[in-house]
Amino acid sequence: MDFCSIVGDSSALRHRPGARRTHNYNITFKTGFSGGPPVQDSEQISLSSSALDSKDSLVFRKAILAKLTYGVGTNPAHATDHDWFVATSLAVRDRVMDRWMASRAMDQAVRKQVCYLSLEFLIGRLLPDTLNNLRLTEVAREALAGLDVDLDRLRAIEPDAALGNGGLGRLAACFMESMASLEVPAYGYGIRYEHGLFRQVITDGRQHEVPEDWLARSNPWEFERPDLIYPVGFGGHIEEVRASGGATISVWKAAETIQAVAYDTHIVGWRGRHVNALRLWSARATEPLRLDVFNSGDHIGALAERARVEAISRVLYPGDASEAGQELRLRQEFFFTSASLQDLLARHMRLHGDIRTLPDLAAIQLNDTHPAIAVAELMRLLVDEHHLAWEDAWAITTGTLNYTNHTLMPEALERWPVALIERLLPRHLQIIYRINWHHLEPLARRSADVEFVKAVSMIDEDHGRHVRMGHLAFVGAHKVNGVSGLHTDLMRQTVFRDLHALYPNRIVNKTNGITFRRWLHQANPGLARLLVGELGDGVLDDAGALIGLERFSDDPAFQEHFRNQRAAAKANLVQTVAEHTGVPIDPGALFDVQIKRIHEYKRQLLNILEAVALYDAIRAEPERDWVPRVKIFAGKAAAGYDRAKLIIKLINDVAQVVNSDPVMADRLKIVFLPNYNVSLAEAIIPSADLSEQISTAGMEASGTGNMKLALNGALTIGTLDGANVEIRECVGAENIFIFGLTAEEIAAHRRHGGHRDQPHMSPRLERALNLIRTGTFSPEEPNRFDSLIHAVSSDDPFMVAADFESYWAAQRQVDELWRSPFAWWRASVLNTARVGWFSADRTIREYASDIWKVRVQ
Ligand code: 26V
Repeated sequence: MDFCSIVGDSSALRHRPGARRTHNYNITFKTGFSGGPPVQDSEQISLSSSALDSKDSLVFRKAILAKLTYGVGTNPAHATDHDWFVATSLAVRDRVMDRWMASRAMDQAVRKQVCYLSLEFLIGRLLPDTLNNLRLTEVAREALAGLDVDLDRLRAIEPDAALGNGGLGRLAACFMESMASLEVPAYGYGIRYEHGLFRQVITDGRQHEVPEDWLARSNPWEFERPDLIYPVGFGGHIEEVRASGGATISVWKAAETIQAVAYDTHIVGWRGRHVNALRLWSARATEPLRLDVFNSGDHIGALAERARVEAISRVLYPGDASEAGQELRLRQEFFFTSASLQDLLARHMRLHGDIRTLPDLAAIQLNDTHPAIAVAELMRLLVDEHHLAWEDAWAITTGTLNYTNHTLMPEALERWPVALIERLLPRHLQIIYRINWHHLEPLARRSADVEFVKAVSMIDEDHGRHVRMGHLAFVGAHKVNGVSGLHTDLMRQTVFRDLHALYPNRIVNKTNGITFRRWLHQANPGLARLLVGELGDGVLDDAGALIGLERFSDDPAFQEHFRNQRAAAKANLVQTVAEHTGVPIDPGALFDVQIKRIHEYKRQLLNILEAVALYDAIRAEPERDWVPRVKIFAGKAAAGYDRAKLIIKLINDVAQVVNSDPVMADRLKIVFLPNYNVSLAEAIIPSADLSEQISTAGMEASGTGNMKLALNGALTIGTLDGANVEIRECVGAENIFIFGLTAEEIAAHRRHGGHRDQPHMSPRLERALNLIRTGTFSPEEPNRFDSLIHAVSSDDPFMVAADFESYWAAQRQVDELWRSPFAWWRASVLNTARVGWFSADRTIREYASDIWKVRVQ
């Protein structure tokens, strides 16, 4: 693989010419008092926080005070921290809007636009991100300090925008920031869920879900667009109507129509260069209230229909186990897809006036299959509403849409019952059938093998008829991409093997990336300052410039600075852990971190079993020179995923026993930090020494936490899965701990009948399982974890037993390296130095050049 060779070659990363990477940046901003006309005020904002021009902060202080008075409606004497947070955000938002106007003017010239359709955007907090990208953090800090308000306290007040479940949603958020930074004109489209991902409360070691309420106290970042409303239909029937030219056209008479109301949040790029909009749709009933029912005395019944309709944007997508849940999910998917496409077409027609130029001026990216109904909806809009011929409409559709696949897990691949689509979207089912006919007919003509035709059909006829949304997206897309090299290879070999044979150039790889602005500069400002000190300001603009750190990796003085940054972050985390769990941890210990959704394939179970085995070993020989370790877990389990919830309970039960065992002292501690979210990730990542990326090989499409942790200098212990493969290529095999079976070995093992030839379980694992089985960690209920133990010791579908010894050995290598601080810190510095390639800017450049064909700055 040659991808890492470009790390450090800033020309290969095609960063902006030096002239635009000046240290001072001309920002024209308006003081923007709401109420009066904006006052033009041109300022030179110094980018270096040490050379603050206090005039900047005076201007900004005035703006905050004006917002507090005229925007929030209070005064400094009575303002709460929340009032200050809102006033500050509104003052910052004014600066964003000035740039948005400029960006929009530029975009509306003849530039091709990107529409990123995603059911999830896991944004986190916006105040720190926006301040950082506008280079206003220190200005704001000084402005607020003069008002006796602490910026860090305000930052903590902002609720996370948690409109996503995990990796897929966070990737969409990173991409939005990166597209703005690279001046790619883009709209993100999604749903404005009133309640994002549930809040996780741990009581008695178990997860409980509490509704999240991020909008409860107003959201200063968004603009409601009451004039931007699109109708979205459901149900009904189709009428064939003879048009004036004699042709028959289909008219969908929907049984119900829901309104999609736009809310815009603006995403500002690095150094305020460009601003894009994230447009989220909220569902509104056409009839706010049944007045006749209300007047008859049924006050609740009068609102029932409205509650049903507006449920569409009430909660981030629910479990799809029940039929009602499934229906709501499909309604959500169609709702936001239809509104987004209508909005795009309306804008396109307004700006360009010719629907046929759509593929030249817009590229749509479908983030997984959630918006895959876009294939049928775009065809419907083009054929039924714009009256294009089928073939022309198909050329436009397949020239505009692209699809990203994020998982190969069969249970996560969307398949909708034909009957459900027929009931909710009858016209779309007709269109899907017709697309399928055009897709299969040439195969039938050359008498292709029946099994092959069945495999590539959009309709799965086998277990009740279902529409395969992945197939629909694949056939309707110009390009289909995977999210890491291995994942893309596996797509070609497994779920899309047959479609790949039909369209051999369609699948491309786009390895994921992360925004360094959030995950390094902002989450770890101490480290960022150190890097700027050694490598210059350019390292903030050019991720490839990190490679310059290589030459400091064995410089003891630099190592000490690097260590000090980690130590400071660890000291902060010690406090956080104490506050949230009451467990005192030793900041000198190795912080071993696994933070991600709880899932069997991610194998938190493997990690905690290793902890049990280590506990057993320490108890047997407490006097040995053990490396002090703190195992830190955080993550949410899906509400209906009992086994994942039981893994959380096991971690907490083991933690309780281990942490209160005097023999362990500081040798081993285990903590589970509740309510993992973007903000908690920002707090944990800078303090991690070891990054656990231990999924069953072949199952983690990419991972992005692996990139964030390596960027902050954590060493990875991981399997050859997802982007771990490329991380190894970049950091060097000697600076990462790889263990376990490969995806290929696991596939071969499964082909040969799986468990039948499973080797004997390691005695160490056997002992660990026995400790659990005999109630060491759950004396009041020894059988509590039987189902977990049984899974590992019988079929072991996630290969926990198969990989255990290899994992144990890799962990002991970790201990060995930790005992040689110079070698450890050398490896740690090299991790930071060599992961520039995982910048989302690189990923977005690749999408822009290979998929979207849009120009990037
Ligand atoms: C969802 C589900 C839901 C049903 C039960 C099984 C299951 C398994 C996996 C998923 C994941 C859905 C899609 C997703 O979030 N994929 C993640 O996308 C990230 C961004 O590309 C990537 O880094 C992660 O590896 C991938 O899991």
